[in-house]
Amino acid sequence: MRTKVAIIGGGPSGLFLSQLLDLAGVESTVLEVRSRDYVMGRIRAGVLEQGSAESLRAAGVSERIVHDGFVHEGINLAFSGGMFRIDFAGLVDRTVIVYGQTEVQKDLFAARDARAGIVIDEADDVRLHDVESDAPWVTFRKDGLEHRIDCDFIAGCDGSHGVSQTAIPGQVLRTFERVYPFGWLGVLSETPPVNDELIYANHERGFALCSMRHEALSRYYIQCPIDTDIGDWDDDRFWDELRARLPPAASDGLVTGPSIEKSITPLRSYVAEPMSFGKLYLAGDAAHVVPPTGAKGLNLALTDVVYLSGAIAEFYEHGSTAALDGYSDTALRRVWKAVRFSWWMTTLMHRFADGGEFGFRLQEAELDYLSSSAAAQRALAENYTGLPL
Ligand code: FAS
Ligand code: PHB
Repeated sequence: MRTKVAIIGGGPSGLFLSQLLDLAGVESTVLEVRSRDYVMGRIRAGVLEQGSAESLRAAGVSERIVHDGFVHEGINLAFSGGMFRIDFAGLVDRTVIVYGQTEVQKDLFAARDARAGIVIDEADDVRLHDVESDAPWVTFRKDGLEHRIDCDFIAGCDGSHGVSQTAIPGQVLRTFERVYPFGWLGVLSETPPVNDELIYANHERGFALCSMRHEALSRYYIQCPIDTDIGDWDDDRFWDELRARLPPAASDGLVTGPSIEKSITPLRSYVAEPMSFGKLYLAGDAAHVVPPTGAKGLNLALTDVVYLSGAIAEFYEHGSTAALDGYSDTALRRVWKAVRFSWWMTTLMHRFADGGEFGFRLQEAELDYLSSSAAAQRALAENYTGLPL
């Protein structure tokens, strides 16, 4: 087989890249190790920056975002038994859209199908070859047979546990990591959300987040120790702990019910540099991971491929490699700002055992300042709704 761009990974970054390249007249083949159903069944992010929603719509990926997505003009932060609102619309004239990654994934598969895009799922043992040469190629196994794809470029969109990053030699690759000593225990429940906007709660018992998918499907998270056994958390214990961490103004309205999904997500910040090597270009979680506190993971993956597809299209249209050569630096500048913001939200809103009382008082003072300073709120709103490309 031959294509222009071999894309490793059929998550949001891989499929969106394939769609954007297709719209620019550049053919690609997507290789996904899991089955399509498995990929579409994953519960992950829930918030789109305004810019991400606009990019998806402009690429003909999702009219559903308009009908089924919820435009949120703010979020709420809770601490010391109280709660205050960050008014995105008032502060920075921007919004976010609450629309599940599961739905984005479905829309992306549908968009690729509508344009007869080549997406090969259950592609095992994907290997990258000669990425430093002018003729890179990829091999994979499907239905017990070995296949080879010759291409001009390889896009590594295979997430934080993929193979693409390993094709960058150790003496070239630099990695930066901060692992947090806790995770998020998340629950999905067919109950009405406790609030019409998200609530991020800092509490001495630990962090909590109240989010949603729609008016009858809620998503809640509580901070838990990294070695938590999910078997120790039945629904009743989860609801009691969540209620304890919310201010009365919220907890009084909490509607509980059976969880339909329950999982633990570890929290870490991770960046790999450079994001390109030879004819290999990394995008999304294949190059960087952020704790979900800033709702940046999915959005960074989508903006990486906006940069990358533009650079590849410029190569085929004008023969210029300028944007390709600058891709890694351009993407990393935006990535590090999102990594900083996600780290800041995480350190502000979570309970750190080693922080002690002094650490907790600092958090409370910062939240108190935030609750009374338009300048501080504007900085948060600017970052949360999405920095310009
Ligand atoms: P993805 O990981 O989504 O996709 C990579 C794809 O590559 C996968 O489909 C994988 O199966 C495939 N792949 C892997 N290895 C391969 C190989 N060798 N060959 C072929 N294919 C291969 N963000 C938030 O903002 N809020 C959240 O609540 C949130 N929750 C999360 C929970 C979890 C458990 C995880 C892992 C992430 C979460 N994120 C969250 C971040 C998430 O949204 C990611 O940033 C987003 O999925 C990144 O998209 P991709 O870069 O496309 O990577
Ligand atoms: C979610 O709805 O899953 C969600 C929302 C905001 C976050 C993280 C997760 O910061």
